[in-house]
Amino acid sequence: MASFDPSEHPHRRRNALTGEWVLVSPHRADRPWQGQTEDPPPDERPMYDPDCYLCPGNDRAGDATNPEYTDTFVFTNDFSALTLDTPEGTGRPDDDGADDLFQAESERGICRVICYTPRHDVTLAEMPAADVRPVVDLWSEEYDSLGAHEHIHHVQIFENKGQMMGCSNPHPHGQIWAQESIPNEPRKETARQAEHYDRHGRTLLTDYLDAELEKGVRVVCKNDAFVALVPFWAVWPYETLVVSRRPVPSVSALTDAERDDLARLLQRLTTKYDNLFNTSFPYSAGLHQAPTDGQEHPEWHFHMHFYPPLLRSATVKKFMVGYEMLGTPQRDFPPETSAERLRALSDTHYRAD
Ligand code: H2U
Ligand code: ZN
Repeated sequence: MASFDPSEHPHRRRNALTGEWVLVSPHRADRPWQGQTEDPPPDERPMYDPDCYLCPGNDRAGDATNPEYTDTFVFTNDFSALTLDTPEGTGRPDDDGADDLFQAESERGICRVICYTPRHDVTLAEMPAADVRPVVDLWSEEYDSLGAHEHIHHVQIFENKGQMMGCSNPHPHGQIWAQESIPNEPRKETARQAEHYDRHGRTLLTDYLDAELEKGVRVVCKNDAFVALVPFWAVWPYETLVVSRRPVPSVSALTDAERDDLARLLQRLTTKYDNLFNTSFPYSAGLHQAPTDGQEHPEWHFHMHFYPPLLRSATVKKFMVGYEMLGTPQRDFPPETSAERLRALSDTHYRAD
């Protein structure tokens, strides 16, 4: 029998950030790569849409009206999933007798919406990096101000992009859910990062990034302060991880120059994404930063995750179903192949003149 070759044989890989496993079945990807086949209809949008609840000067739910903002704009979500005036409690009668089987706790929080730009017709990929920079600054301000609140122990900044990801409005925007407890994913990452830091005195992502830069096979693009790569344990076909070279706990610890580099890298990465299938690439993406729970978090290393659903074309997505829902996430072509494809794509947007 031939010896094990991870580029050919089924295997599992461990996500060092969460401790969870992904199944990789490279042999199933032997089908030749056909590249883009069908282009979706062009997505032509006006610069201003009088019916968009995020455009400047327009009305939102309730009595709110957006200001005539000129770069970014943030407001408290009119349909917040979490509020600060939620009463404390467990909602259980005292004589329940089965505490561990029926655990519940009230949860306080704040939900915000961030508009990246007054322009209705662009995305991060089509914004000049100089216009992405104010978005980075707003992330930093919101992380600091929300995190300073006594009941806010975690600030999740994210973006759902595209109808495929359930986004309700194409106006470029993200959301923030800031809350009392640490959500599942950052909780797992806190544990793994703390374990590594305690053992080695360096952040997990410092060591991981050093190794990835040395190997090079999974790196997509990089600049002085940031690297985008397809992680060794990527589950989604074109999943990426954006890591700061310097081990900082949050975006607010970045220098001026590092913030510029983050803006530039995000603009490049999202452009490559759009160029992959000549479409405005859908994804869920977000920042992972140190909890704001009043503890020191030297183990925490700021990063962003991009989870795009597309697999084969602008319309063919990967489904996380069946074995993946019941067992473990699985992928066919390996992360190294995704990185190679993304790396080879142009940094110039396919819609640019
Ligand atoms: P998506 O990012 O999933 O499209 O959500 C946009 C958010 O905007 C959504 O959470 C909020 C919704 O509650 N929203 C307002 O706050 N005010 C409005 O007038 C409409 C939508
Ligand atoms: Zn993370």
